[in-house]
Amino acid sequence: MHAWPASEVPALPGKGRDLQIHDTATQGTITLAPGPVARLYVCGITPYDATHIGHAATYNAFDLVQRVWLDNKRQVHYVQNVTDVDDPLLERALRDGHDWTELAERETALFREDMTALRMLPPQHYIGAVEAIPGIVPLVERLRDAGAAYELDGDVYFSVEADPDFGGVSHLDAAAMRALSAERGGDPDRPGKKNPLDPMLWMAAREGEPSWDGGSLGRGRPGWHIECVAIALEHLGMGFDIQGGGSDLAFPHHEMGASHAQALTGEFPMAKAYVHAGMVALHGEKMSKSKGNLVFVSALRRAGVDPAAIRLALLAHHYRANWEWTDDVLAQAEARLARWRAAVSRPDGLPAEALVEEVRAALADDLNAPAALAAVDAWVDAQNASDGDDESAPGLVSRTVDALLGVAL
Ligand code: 5CA
Ligand code: ZN
Repeated sequence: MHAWPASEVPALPGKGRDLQIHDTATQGTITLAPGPVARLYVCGITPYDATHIGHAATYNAFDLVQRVWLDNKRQVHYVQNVTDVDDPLLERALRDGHDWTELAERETALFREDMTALRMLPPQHYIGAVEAIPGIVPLVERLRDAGAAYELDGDVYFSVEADPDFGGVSHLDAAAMRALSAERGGDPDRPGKKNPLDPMLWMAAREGEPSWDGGSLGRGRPGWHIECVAIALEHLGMGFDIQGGGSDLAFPHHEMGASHAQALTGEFPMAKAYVHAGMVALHGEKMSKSKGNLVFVSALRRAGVDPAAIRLALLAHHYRANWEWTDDVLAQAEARLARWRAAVSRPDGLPAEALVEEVRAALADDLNAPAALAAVDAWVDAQNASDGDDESAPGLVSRTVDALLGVAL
């Protein structure tokens, strides 16, 4: 699949910093030392509805990761998937009488527009589950042949016991895992499974559902976790720097994915850091397609909201926090954007070299975007209260905010 166009990232004077980031697996903050090419996998959307503010907040976190790396003179190799065949997509298409492929294409196109408007850097490889099937089948066959997978009425399940480190991403107890598995696409109550948590790798063709040639697996379609593993291993290989997504993906998705990859390769770990963004709520509940309590990025754009203000509203919250979207959050972001734009539209101002370092330091410290905004606010307030005469200052502030925060002033 094609991704979306990249906005330019201006180069800043001085040197960037290494990224320190909270890793779910080790339950602490680690300093990543990527090689010259930093490798990032971020789970993409299931395209049965439009991009909401929760999605945008999660992608914003991983956009900041890339901006820190780019500023630190790393190249970034970024891969993202699109879950363009899965139960929720097929169910929504059936409910609304739409063709599932058209629904997926339409919503993926809208996602690309939203990401472009928000100045999110695109992945180099943007891969759909359907196009990944030829790479998924041999992985499932290998897991089966190695005894890490078994068949149940034509479906193929992964055996979580095959990975000695199973549980090491999310650190949940068995009861919590079982509850989350039932909630998030698993089938812990299906009779005949070796372990109730075992996730499906390959689902045998069902009447009225799309299916593909699965070689020795028979016709069917891939499970969710193996989709991301196949794409990540093909384009990034084992031991990549960050596996990212919202906190609702820690279990089962990233836990199972890590186990699949480790059982396949015998190597550990799949990713050096498992990074999870908090959940955005609306009216007191997590924004989710299944509940329908959503604020869409595209709807805000249609209503005339500046995408830079949406981005500032996201940046005003630490990526690991759970937070609530309100009209006030947006109003504050719009006011901030106007203040910042006024301050940089002056022909000269207060020197801004120190500000560049403050924004760098804030982001390198577990992506502390609220601290970065506070630093820019402080420069803007001082700028408005003084008559500094550094002619390069307004441009430097604009470039800093653009390069490190993705906001065009
Ligand atoms: N296709 C799978 C990942 S392979 C998937 O989870 N798709 S999704 O469309 O449901 O979510 C896309 C991303 O947005 C995931 O990282 C998910 O964790 C994140 N996300 C979903 N809802 C929210 C929310 N309310 N707040 C923050 N992030 C969210
Ligand atoms: Zn995924």
